[in-house]
Amino acid sequence: MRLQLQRHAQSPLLYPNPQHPWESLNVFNAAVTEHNGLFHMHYRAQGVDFVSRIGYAVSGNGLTWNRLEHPVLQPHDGRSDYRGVEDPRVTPLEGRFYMCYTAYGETGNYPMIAVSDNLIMWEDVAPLERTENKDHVLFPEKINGRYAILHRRRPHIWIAFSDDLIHWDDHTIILSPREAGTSQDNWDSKSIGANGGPVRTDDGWLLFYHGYGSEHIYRQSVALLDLNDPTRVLHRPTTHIIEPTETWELRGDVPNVIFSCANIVVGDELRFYYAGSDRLIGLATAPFADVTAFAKRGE
Ligand code: BMA
Repeated sequence: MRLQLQRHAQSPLLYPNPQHPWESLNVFNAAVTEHNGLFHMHYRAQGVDFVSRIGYAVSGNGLTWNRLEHPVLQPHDGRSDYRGVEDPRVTPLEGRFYMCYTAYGETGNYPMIAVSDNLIMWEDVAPLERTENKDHVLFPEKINGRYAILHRRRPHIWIAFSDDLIHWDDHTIILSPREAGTSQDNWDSKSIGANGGPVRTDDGWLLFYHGYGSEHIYRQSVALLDLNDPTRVLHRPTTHIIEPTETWELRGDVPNVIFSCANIVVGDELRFYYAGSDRLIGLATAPFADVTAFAKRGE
């Protein structure tokens, strides 16, 4: 059994805005959160200075978006992330909103965690660590009494645990790239990383993740983790569920990229928001029952 996400007819949904210098070139890698009957999008944006900032848009249906004129998060003078703030992943947790984002500074990337009560004003909590790392995202609830986070020390997906969201330990590799010849198109043979927050189901956590092989094509799939011990992978299909095929996914700022920071369940549908070629934001969907079946026993 395989799964193919279906592109939404209105996709792509969000374009760069030439009237806003900070988002005039690329909008991509968006988090989407459903809260109080609205959809809230946090997206990475670049203008011609190529500095990444995080913009905010709101929507009643998750398809047509109204965006704020100014970014909600941006590097400041004197901050160590002065080269950009990238790839937001937002997790509702204990009544607050946590944003995992990549801070880009003098010494490279490091993974930051920020918090907000209103989705607009964000305050940094602490970095997960100060070394090169990205693709980090919090689980939406504590597991066995501890906070849990996925992250990527290249080329693996790791998990770590914390009592206070500041000090993280028990770092463990849970998924690694697969050897060439063992997955469809060798799609995940070089590097992998987590997408949006893991989704709880009765059968386990759905971990949506991206990967690429020697051709450097970013594709996507999903794996199933044990609910109580998410270091245990219950099933990992070998096939991918979406790959770049549309012109806007093949050609943009970085070619051949489908990259996602948002996989949410709305009613009985998976909404998989993603960016094409680091330039535009679109949407693909699937019946959620098909996603869970594939994660449990897909090819
Ligand atoms: C990854 C991240 C993403 C980007 C992707 C494709 O390493 O930096 O922000 O979308 O590469 O260029």
